[in-house]
This record gives sequence, structure tokens and C-alpha cells, in this order.
Amino acid sequence: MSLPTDPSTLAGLVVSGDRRALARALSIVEDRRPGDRELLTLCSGPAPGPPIVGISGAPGAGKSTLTDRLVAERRRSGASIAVLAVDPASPFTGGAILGDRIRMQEHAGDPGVFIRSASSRGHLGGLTAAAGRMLAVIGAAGFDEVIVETVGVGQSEVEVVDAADTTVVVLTPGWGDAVQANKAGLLEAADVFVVNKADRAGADETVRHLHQMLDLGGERRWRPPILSTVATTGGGIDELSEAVARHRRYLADSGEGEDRRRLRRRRQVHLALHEALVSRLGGETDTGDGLLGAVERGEIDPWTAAARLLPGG
Ligand SMILES: Nc1nc2c(ncn2[C@@H]2O[C@H](COP(=O)(O)OP(=O)(O)OP(=O)(O)O)[C@@H](O)[C@H]2O)c(=O)[nH]1
Ligand SMILES: [Mg+2]
Repeated sequence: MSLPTDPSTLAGLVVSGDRRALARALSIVEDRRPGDRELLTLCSGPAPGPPIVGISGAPGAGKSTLTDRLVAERRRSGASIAVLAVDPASPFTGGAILGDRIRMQEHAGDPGVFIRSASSRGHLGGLTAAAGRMLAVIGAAGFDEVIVETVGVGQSEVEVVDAADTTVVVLTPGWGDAVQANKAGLLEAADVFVVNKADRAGADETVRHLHQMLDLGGERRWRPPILSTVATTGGGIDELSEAVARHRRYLADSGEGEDRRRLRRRRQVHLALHEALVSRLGGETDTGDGLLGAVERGEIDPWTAAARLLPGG
């Protein structure tokens, strides 16, 4: 049976749990195809949606292996889970995404698990905005939990992890990793630290370094636990799952979960605005004959160009 193309029928199918409809709806909002706005409106509402766990870390840190283990662990309790793998550096890690898909085949055929990736190819206003739209649609599809895997430990990843309720930052043995996490602002962004590949030398030292850095950071209402895992064998996964559950309870009890949700909705407005304006500009692919070209040649200053994009400007 072919899928309907009109947004309201499609959204109805998404909400009723139709996975093919979900995949189609995600492509529409990811690529901003016709009907995307209506779909997003139909998928958005006052309900908080399922809790989102962000898993972030350097390339190859073991995020996908951990995600895979977490999914298997959560499935045992019957929870349905959607995974969104966000890959900002597609030219370099395109192969890794494919690898993820293959690894995740273990869950293929399990109707309680849905896996999807998003790469930076062709996203006018940035991958963060595209991921936000996709999460809105996934949030309407009735899953008990959502996991977002993001590659890297830089500023853009901090942005992506802002979309999560609970952010797990994955490091590997080597104290340089801990220092790098500090520099990239991940010490602030992390709700849970994982030192993965704890079967390798230096894991204890990395854990110690992280504790020292957290100590320097002063008092905080939630001190991120620091866990060691061996994702390949499943070592430490139960503890990770428990830490995520504890953080979720903290969010609910402290009211911080509600604060984060409000902030997330606000930020989505900023991202949407940025995208809308960039597309008015003619896109980042402007060949030089548009407004951007005039700015490049120095004929128009950047501030005037920006003002011209606004109504009345
Ligand atoms: N020794 C060891 N290897 C691991 C562990 N966890 C993952 N690996 C290996 O590390 C490699 C990368 O694992 P992935 O799970 O693909 O890492 P990732 O962070 O998702 O990688 P990207 O998505 O490419 O950034 C794979 O070969 C894994 O088998 C671990 O705990 N110990
Ligand atoms: Mg991966």
C-alpha cells in the first residue's frame, strides 16, 4: 500500500504508530519538502513527549556500541525506543553511519525499535535545526524513549545535545580526552560521564581527572556520575541505564526537566528563524549574483544585507 502524501493523513498514521509513515514524515521534515510545516504543527503539542537521551562523544568513542547495548537493555523492560544518529561530518564518517546501520541490524524486525540517521548534507540552516524537526516528529510517534547519538565533542555537538533531557558524554581512556571535554564545554553539558573502552589502560586515570575537574567546578545541584563501561561486552551498561533513570527522576523532582523543555522549545524558534532567513538569502549555495555576492564584493555591508532580509528592511 502506498503512503498518503497529505500531511494530516500522514501525521495521523505517525501518531498511530505506523513506522513507514514515520520514515516518510521524517524525510519530509528533514529535507523541508512541501507539507513539512503542516506536519510539524500536527506533530507538536503541549504534551512533553518521550524523554530524550543524548549520547555524544569523539568519533569512534563507542557511542553506537553503547547505544546498541542500551537499546537491548531497555527492550528487556518492554520500552519502545527510537534512535536518531546525527552525523555532522558526513564526508569523514559517512562510512560509520553505514556501519551503525549494520550493527543495529540486531534490532531489525523488532517493532519496538526504530533507527534513523541524519547527516549534514544539504541542510540549509544547519543540522541542529533539522535534528530538532526530526525529534518533534519522532516525539509524536508514541515511543517510550528516544536516543540521539551525536558525533564529536565540539560546540555544534553541545547544541545538539541541548535537545536532550539527559546528556551522556562518552570519553575513552587518556586524560587528554578529559581536558578536551572541559575545553569544549562538555563538562557543563554532561549529565552523565561514561569512560568507555575501560578494558584499555588509563581508564581509572581518566575517571580521576574528570572527578578533579568536576570538583573545581564548584557546587551544583546535580553532580554528573562518572561511569566506566566496556560497550563491546556490555560491562557497566546496567549502571549506565540506572544513572540515566536517576537523572530522569532528578529532572522531574527538581523541576529542571520542565525548564529544559521550555528552553528547548524557545531554541527551536531561533533555529527556525535562522533557517527561514538563510533560505530567503538564497541559501549558502549563493553563486555570487545575489545579496551574498554583493556582500562579498563589498558593495553592501553584512549588516545592511541582514536588515534587508527582514520585513520592512
Ligand atoms: N576495546 C573496546 N573497543 C570498543 C569498546 N566499545 C566500542 N569499541 C570499538 O570501537 C570502535 C568504534 O565503536 P563505535 O560504537 O562505532 O563508536 P562511535 O562512537 O559510534 O563511532 P562514530 O559513530 O564513528 O563516531 C568499534 O570497533 C567498536 O567495536 C570497548 O568498550 N572496548
Ligand atoms: Mg556511531
